Amino acid sequence: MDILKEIADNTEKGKQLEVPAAVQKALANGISPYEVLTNGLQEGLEAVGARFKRNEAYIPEVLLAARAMQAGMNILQPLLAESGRKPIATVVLGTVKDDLHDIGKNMVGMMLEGSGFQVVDLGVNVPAAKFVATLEAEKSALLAMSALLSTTAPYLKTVIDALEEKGLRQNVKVLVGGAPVTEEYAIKIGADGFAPDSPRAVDKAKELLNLKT
Ligand code: B1M
Repeated sequence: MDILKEIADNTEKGKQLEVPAAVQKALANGISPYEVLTNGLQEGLEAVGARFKRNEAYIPEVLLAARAMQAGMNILQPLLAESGRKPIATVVLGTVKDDLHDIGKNMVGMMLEGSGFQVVDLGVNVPAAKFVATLEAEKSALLAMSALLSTTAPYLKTVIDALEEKGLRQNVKVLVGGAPVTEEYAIKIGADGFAPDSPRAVDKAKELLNLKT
């Protein structure tokens, strides 16, 4: 079987031991970490996600697939993040309050790291006050936020409002993304940028900070 298909299938089935082994095999065969991520791990998760949508899979299966994907991503992370370089900028990253989805956010973080950013990842379920305090502490000029639920997307605006209240808004560019978020929505809530996927999040981050692409 094609090794990328093997990774996708094992991810979909939530096989947390087989996925890292197959990822190692793919890398040993010269497949790039990025290809393993997008055409292997992500394919598998999307497949279980599609079944979930059709009521053919249940949350525990989705969760197992997500864990299997994370096990594979743990191997790819150091390869995608070039070490030993001076960071081009610091970005504060997180999934907004009441939202526990972190796979897309982690992919954005990995891609940013791989492109030379220092990423301060606050994880999931992050309240506005924590975003604000971290941006201040890190003196970061870029906030990257994910929201995966239509019920949590409005919280992106709550964070932007909190930045305004603290007088930080003009010093911080806000980049947003996640499945329910669109370019139009990003403009409506007053964000500075939107990206539909992790590679384009990197391009947008550089554009917002006027860094060379
Ligand atoms: Co949830 N879930 N989930 N889930 N889940 C979705 C999002 C859903 C679309 C499934 C569905 O019904 N079809 C649906 C949301 C519906 C909606 O709001 N419109 C949903 C629901 C309803 C729920 C629960 C409410 C289910 C329940 O309990 N009844 C619950 C909520 C929990 C909570 O957060 N409070 C829940 C729980 C879970 C699990 C815990 C089981 C698990 C999460 C595990 C984890 O993340 N560690 C899970 C999963 C895995 C999914 C699906 C299947 C996959 C999400 C994912 O990781 N996608 C998802 C269905 C689907 O998308 N097919 C679903 C892969 C990931 C790479 O894509 O995150 O979109 P994504 O990231 C993309 C882009 O969006 C973009 O780049 C990434 C790709 O490069 N991007 C950015 C993301 N962040 C960005 C930031 C940027 C720029 C781009 O700039 C800063």
